[in-house]
Amino acid sequence: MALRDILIIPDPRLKQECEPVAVVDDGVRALLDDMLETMYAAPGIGLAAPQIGVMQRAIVIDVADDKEKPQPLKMINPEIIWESEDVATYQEGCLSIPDQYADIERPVEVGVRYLDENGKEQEIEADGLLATCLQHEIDHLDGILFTDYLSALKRNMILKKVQKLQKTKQSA
Ligand code: GNR
Ligand code: NI
Repeated sequence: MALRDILIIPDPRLKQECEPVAVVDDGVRALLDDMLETMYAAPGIGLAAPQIGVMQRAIVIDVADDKEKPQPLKMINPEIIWESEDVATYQEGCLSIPDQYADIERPVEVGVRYLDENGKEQEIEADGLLATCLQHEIDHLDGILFTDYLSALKRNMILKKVQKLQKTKQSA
C-alpha cells in the first residue's frame, strides 16, 4: 500500500472524463487500496481515482464515523441507475478544493450499480451522507466538481482562495 498525492484545483486532470476499467485485476485492487489509505490519511470520506491522477472509473468511500468500525466501499465503474425526486442540501467539501465548503443540493436517495473488487456486479441503495458522497465521487469521474454547481462568481472566489492558500503552504 502507498500514500498518493492528491491533486488540487486547477489541475486540468480534475476536469477530464475518466475511462471505464476494462478488467478488475491485481493492479486495480492495489489502486483501490492506495486510494483508501490516501483517503483515511487525508482524512476524507471518499476519494475518486482522478484525484490521484489516475484517469479510471474507480472510487472509494467510508462514511462511518470515528467511533464505528470502518466500512470501506470500493467501487469500479459505478453508475447511478435511479435517483429520488426529493432533494436535500449538504455542506460539501472536497480534498481537491482544500478548506472550502458550500451548500449543494442533490437527490436524497440514489441507486448505484458497480463492480466490486472481484469484478462482481453489485447494486446499493443509499440515502443521507452516503448518497451525497456517492454522487460527489461519481461526478469526479466525469470531471465535475461541487463548485460546478455554484455561480461562476462563487466558483472563481473559491479558486482564488485555494490558489492563495497553496502559495502560503509552499512558502511555509
Ligand atoms: O471528505 C469529503 N467530505 C465530503 C463532505 C460532504 C460531501 C462530500 C464529501 S467528499 C470529500 C472527499 C472528496 O473530495 N471526495 O472526492
Ligand atoms: Ni471530491
